[in-house]
Amino acid sequence: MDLANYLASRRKLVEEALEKVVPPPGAFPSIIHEAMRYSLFAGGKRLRPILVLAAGEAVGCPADKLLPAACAVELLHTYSLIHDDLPSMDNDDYRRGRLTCHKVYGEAIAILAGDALLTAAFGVLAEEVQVGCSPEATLAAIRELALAAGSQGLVGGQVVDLLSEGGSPEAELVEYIHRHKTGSLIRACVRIGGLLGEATQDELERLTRYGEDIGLAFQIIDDLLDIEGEFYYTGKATGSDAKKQKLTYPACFGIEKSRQVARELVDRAASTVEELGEKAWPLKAIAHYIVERKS
Ligand code: GRG
Repeated sequence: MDLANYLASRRKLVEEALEKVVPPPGAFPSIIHEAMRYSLFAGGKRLRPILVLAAGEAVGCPADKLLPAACAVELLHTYSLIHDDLPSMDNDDYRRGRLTCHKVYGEAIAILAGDALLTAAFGVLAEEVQVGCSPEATLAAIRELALAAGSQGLVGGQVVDLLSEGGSPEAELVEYIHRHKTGSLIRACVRIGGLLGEATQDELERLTRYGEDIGLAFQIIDDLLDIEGEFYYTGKATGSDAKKQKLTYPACFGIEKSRQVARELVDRAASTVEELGEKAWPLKAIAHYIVERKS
């Protein structure tokens, strides 16, 4: 199987599972379920849930045992995008190629849709015990997601990102923002796959280093796409980082150096998981895909 087929097959599993974990659009109060579904099924790449599956599969766990966790990380990711787009945050009109949640449903419902997705994520993750994972592994996965999403993870990164707007480019600060705002959830995805797949200590350490490297590379490429990307592929406005004077990798290091760092990070990530053997081929291929992506 090549990467395109792997991504398509795992995306299909994730789409089908996601369909079942959120209430149907007509469920009362229907406006909130419509708003949650509007953003959740807007055509995201599903990279984070696929990373859960690929990491678990790399340590010998079947994909269907990891689907609740895969859904949980996508629910949480979608909440972060809805809140990130709000007028009080990045104030963006487009996401995933369509109007942002608050543009369609208003700010109050968008905030609540994000809250509901975030809350649902933990309930869905707890369902890992029902599909055969041990209570210990499930608890470890819940803890992992909570830490990654909180004030010393994604929320912390978002706070520093907002506070740094308009400031002078500082390497240490941009590294903090990227490793937390984006990197912490990506790291958690591969670790959750490993924890639920009962990875050995060495396997978990390798997955962790892999997650940290691709997480940083992913946000560096996101910064580059904001400069060089096209709406057709990215589904969001380009040039917005410069307009908001965001602290980005290219602002600190320039375009060429940023691309070089991203390449070095994914090369290192791919060799870190080499040791896991043939089952880790999707992880290696995903690392390279991260720097080549257009969306
Ligand atoms: C707690 C009020 C409150 C807000 C928090 C946590 C947060 C807001 C925002 C998170 C920061 C954030 C959105 C980081 C960007 C990460 C990123 C690169 C997102 C785009 O990911 P892709 O390209 O998107 O995987 P798709 O649409 O494919 O899923």
